[in-house]
Amino acid sequence: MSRAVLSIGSNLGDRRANLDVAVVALRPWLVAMSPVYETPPWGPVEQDAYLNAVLLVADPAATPADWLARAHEAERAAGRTRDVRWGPRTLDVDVVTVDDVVSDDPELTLPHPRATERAFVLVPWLAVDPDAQLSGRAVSAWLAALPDDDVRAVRPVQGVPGP
Ligand code: A4P
Ligand code: MG
Repeated sequence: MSRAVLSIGSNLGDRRANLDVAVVALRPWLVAMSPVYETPPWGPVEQDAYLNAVLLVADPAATPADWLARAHEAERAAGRTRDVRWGPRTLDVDVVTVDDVVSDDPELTLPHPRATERAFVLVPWLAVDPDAQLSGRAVSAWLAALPDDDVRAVRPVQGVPGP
C-alpha cells in the first residue's frame, strides 16, 4: 500500500474553489481531508494569505513519482502556471510524505524538506491524523517546536465542507 500526505494551498483567485479542484482531481485516492485554514504567507515573497489543507491519499499501485505526477495534474487543472518560486499561485500541491520513503532527489525530495518548519502543513495534518509521524518524530512534537505565533496564525476557516 502506498499512502501519501499532500499539502494543498492557494492564494490567487477563488482560493476555496481552487482547493476544491485539487480535491476533485485527487478524489479517486482520497482517504481523508483536513479542515481548511487561512494562513499567513510563508517565505521571502510578499503576497496575500493562503488557504491550506492536507489530504491523505492511498493507492496500492502508486509510486512516489505517481503521486508527484498527480499533484502536478491537479495544479494544471486549477490553471497554475509556474512563475516565481515561493510566489503566489492558484494551486500548489506538495508531496509531504509517501510511506516512509526518504529521497534527496531534487525532482521529488521526501519527506518534503520544509514540512517540519511549516505550521500551515503541520496544523492541518495533525487535525486529520492525530498520530501522524514525520522523520521518526510525532507531528505534534514538530508542531510544539514551532513559535507559538506561527501556530496561532493558522486559523480554521468556517464554512461549507469540500466538494
Ligand atoms: N519537488 C521536490 N520535492 C517535492 C515534493 N516533495 N513535493 C520539486 C512537490 N514538489 C517537489 O516546485 C518546484 C519543484 O520542486 C518541482 O519541479 C518539483 O519537482 P514548484 O511547485 O514548481 O515550485 P514552488 O511551489 O514555487 O516551489 P516550492 O519549493 O515547492 O515552494 P513551496 O515550498 O511549495 O512554497 N505560504 C503559505 N501560508 N502557504 C503555502 O501553501 N506555499 C509556498 C510555496 C510559499 N508560501 C506559502 C505556501
Ligand atoms: Mg510546490
